[in-house]
Amino acid sequence: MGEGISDYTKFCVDLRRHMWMAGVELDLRRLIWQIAVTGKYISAKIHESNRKLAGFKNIYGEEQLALDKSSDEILKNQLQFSGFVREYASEERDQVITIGQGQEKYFVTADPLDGSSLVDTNLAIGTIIGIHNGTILGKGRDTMVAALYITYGPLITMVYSAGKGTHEFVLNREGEYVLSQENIRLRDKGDIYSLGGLRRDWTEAHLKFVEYLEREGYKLRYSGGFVPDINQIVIKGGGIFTYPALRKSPEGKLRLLFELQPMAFLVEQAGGVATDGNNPILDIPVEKLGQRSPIYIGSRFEVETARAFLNEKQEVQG
Ligand code: AFP
Repeated sequence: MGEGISDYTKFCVDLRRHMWMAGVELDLRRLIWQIAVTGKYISAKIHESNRKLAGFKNIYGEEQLALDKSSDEILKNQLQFSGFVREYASEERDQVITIGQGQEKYFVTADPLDGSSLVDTNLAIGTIIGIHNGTILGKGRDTMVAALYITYGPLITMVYSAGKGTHEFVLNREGEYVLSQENIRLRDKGDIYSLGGLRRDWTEAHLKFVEYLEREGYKLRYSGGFVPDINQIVIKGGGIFTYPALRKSPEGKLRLLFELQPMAFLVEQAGGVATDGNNPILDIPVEKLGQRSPIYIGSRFEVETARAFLNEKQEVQG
């Protein structure tokens, strides 16, 4: 290690070393590293923007910040330079783009800056990435080899899984991602809940499930940012996040490819469960880029209890 590296850092496990020790395949290690480094550039862009809104609309007609677009551009360029990525699909684009020469192993999905409407309030926001070894449409279970998210909050953290557990790293002052939690495990039953959608739009069955959580004394934790809300479940080691089917939008709000599949991969690797209320998120065939799905994700007990309520059988054992 070079001069200027603190004693603290010398004795820490950084991201590259961790992936090597965990036996992650070389090209995948390099790609994950490249994406983690890109998080630093996106973070710099967030600082530079000084929280200014730009009033763009994204491809789904939603108001978006210039930041979403620039984060997407930064990510696309970095992935292109990496030499490991054949195709790139982003929530900010209406089609998959080819960024490789045709022989590269990986296909990457990205929500480059999720929760950007929280930028003005200075709440945490994040980047969500899925890495596939085959074409990205279809079931996540068939092609997903890794997933990660980066949180931009008081600290920058990165949670990744390459199919060998789920691990958290914190970006330190020397600019290194240092291991902070290895092999994160979700408890079978947690005590926090995070609920998307308006109560008046929920289905009767979902409402009954929420009333059950309330009776049981679960604590409400919802910021309106998918990355920090999932991160809270992951780092606190349990609980449930749900963005359910709504009366007027039975598919819910969140997108399978860009948001749900990567989080499902990470949570399953941490011993948790992710379903649409019935089927595992990773087993739902994705037929189009913007496909949405309801989600129930987190500890096994809460997700199974939700399934029971949605099917009107409430006999899950705690
Ligand atoms: P923005 O990127 O427009 O802020 O949307 C964030 C998001 O897609 C996801 O991060 C949240 O979980 C979800 O929307 C919050 O939705 P509600 O505003 O309906 O609670």
